[in-house]
Amino acid sequence: MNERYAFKVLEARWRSVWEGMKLYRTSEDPGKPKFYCLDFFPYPSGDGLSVGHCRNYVPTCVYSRFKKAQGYNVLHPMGWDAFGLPAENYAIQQNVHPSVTTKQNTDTYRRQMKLVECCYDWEREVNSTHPDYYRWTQWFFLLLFKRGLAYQALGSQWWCPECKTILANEQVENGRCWRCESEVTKKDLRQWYFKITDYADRLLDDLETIHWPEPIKIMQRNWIGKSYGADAGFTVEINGETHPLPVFTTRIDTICGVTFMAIAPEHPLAMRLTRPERKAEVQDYIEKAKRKSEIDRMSAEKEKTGVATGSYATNPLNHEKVPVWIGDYVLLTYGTGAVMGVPAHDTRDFAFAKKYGLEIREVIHPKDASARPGGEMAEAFVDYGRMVNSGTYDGLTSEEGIEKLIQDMEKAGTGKRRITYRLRDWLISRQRYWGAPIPIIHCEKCGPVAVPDEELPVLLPDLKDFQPTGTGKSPLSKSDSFVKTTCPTCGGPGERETDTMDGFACSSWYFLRFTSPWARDFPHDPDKMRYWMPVDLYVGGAEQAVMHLLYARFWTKVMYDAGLVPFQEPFATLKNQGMLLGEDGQKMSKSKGNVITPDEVVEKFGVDALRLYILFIGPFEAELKWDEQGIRGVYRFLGRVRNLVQSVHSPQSTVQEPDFRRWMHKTIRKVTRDIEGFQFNTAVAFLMEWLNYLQDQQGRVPVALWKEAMEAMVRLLSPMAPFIAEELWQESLGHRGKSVHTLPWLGWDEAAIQEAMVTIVVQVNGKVRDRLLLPADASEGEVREAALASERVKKFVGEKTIRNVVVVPGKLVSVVAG
Ligand code: ANZ
Ligand code: ZN
Repeated sequence: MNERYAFKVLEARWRSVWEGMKLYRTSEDPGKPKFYCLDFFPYPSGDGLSVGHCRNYVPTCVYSRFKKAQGYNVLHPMGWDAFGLPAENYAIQQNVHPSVTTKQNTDTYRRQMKLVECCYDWEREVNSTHPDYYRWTQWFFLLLFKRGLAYQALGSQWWCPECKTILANEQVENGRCWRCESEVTKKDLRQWYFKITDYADRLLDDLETIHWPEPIKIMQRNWIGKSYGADAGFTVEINGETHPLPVFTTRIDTICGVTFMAIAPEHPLAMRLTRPERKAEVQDYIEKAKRKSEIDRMSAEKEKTGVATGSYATNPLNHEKVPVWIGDYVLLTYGTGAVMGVPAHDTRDFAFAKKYGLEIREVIHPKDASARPGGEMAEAFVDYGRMVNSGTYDGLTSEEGIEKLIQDMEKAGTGKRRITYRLRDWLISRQRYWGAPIPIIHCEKCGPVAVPDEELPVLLPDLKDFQPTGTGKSPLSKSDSFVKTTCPTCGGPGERETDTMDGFACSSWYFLRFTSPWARDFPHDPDKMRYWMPVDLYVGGAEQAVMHLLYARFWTKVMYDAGLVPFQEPFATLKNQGMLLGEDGQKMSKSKGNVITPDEVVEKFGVDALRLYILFIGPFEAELKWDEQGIRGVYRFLGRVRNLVQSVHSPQSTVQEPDFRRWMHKTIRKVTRDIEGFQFNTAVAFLMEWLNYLQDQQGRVPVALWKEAMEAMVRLLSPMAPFIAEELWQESLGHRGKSVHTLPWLGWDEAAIQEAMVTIVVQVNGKVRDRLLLPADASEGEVREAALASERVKKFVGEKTIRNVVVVPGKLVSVVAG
């Protein structure tokens, strides 16, 4: 039979019908529960969407349709995160204003999303570059500012020489810019920061309250990096004077094993500590270290380097003198910027000591061994154990030793308990054009002053010359009419802040805007916000783990503290789709020429086939490869469904009705549960199996029952393949004028499934010992398992070993034991 079908005609026809019905407009009936299903709002890049993006957008579309059919008011919106470096770099590359390219790119994305029939409510579209949006981004900035959570500080910052901008820690990957991959350097500049560190504990603790993939939670935990330890009061002598040089350690129990000390190359005492004869070498070392990224410096694989200062530090516990080194594995911004080197028990210190011939002194033995076999250590022993070579502390476990040492040192004034975090404040200012201007006015008399609410938005000036200046100053500084203003507090002359905000500011609150994008005098309508928030299901790529997903949680907590929202976490459940690789098994990229666009697939196979293939291709979270054969198979399946529904059913004999019903209800149950569990691939696979069964049964059941099955097939397919489902429903199954997409979700009859139970006889060594009632279609494995689990069977098997189990499906299990 011909499996081809005229999808183009269907698509054109139903698109216009649905548009006329406003099928995707959000309903807010007070009588129904709500479901907020959100996709990460994308940066509209110049390349448009690939079929890879569809792995995000098609499943959430299916889920939204499903929830709507289940009786929920569903909010499923889309918008554009269009400020920021990618958009600006693209504009520079194309030599057109970013507002123009942004418009082109968002038009392309919107067109493609509509092409794939993603069921977004386009009336709620938002765009972070529109003044009526960024007005509120600025308003939130000021909320943080007024709460003491936005501040300026001078600091040594990552600088991308290619993008000519400051980067946040999170945006430096392996010493390279996350966008353009050029090597980063450091630059001293005055910057704006958000005090996310104030929220470290809450960001950590509240992870327990949300349903997120464990890998993302782990990444956030590591990023926040809470450590329990102590500061130990080492000291150094410089020109006869004693200076404190404290270290932070999580292993104070190893303090008697300290054989050197290492400080960060940027440590303020570095040069002063250096003996005159070593100054040239140290200076040279420091310069080199500054160019390495933090991640490279911390990496376990990279070789540790250092240089001796010639000075000695005093151990506050045993008063030993140890040499002070400068080492680039020590970071200035963590702990105190100095470490006590314990080669025997720390891997990095071990490598360092080996390289520079420093003493390795064991002070911890494994708990379970009386002593380590003698001889040189092959590697550091890093676990907790029992203290040795530690004077009066010998014999204590590490845990006991840590507690006792902290208490003793606190008493003696030589140490202090301390908790540290790896998390740093969020660097939020950018010296770039394409962002929301920071709404601050600098006044000589009053300092930095907030722009009054009624003067928001501070409009981004329409600059012809928006290229980075290369001096570390924003292009906005070139516009006098923008910069020169008056101070809102004293009326004297003022200058506007010329930095713009990191694009991640825009995406830290957008989920609120979708609840009421038309709100004029507030970022959202508070009633609507309370109704829709928090987001019930949030779906996007795992690459956002420590940026957007941490920032949005932080802003939400600030809003909660300000009494603006009644919840502390914005996204109740998070899911990450897997990547879709090209046919060559490589990441899709323009340069490799392996990008597949939805447009070309739709042209060849139609929207329904594309959608169904995206769902069928494999588990939602898995990394998978595009395969054109796969989509051909799905396309043929749709053609076969069409043929079956449209064919004339004239029953000759009617047999096995309960079986037929059972299959149908089982399918409804399976598809429902699989969609609920985001297991679309197995839902589609089951529908395919059912189709095979139905083809066999054609002509064997009464007309009404057959029609029931055809309708069920079409309804179950409708969220996944909306066009063909609508066509068959309205044109072939006789429901003209009533869209399949407005029907409630199909229920199933558990009894119809249960009917098909069969009695299985269980024999042990040839004698009947039990009878089990099991589903007729239970697999061999399931039947076998049930038989062996039977108490009576267990009793008769007793101590004997099971030698063989034979399963005769639907009838009998025979156990041989002896
Ligand atoms: C001595 C020691 C002995 C350490 C030992 C570990 C094992 P976490 O757990 O990640 O917080 N450290 C402290 N400040 C540092 C800095 N600025 N740069 C690089 N490393 C630094 O790590 C805490 C440990 O990291 C501290 O405990 C310190 O090394 C090191 F057997 O002190 B430890
Ligand atoms: Zn002033």
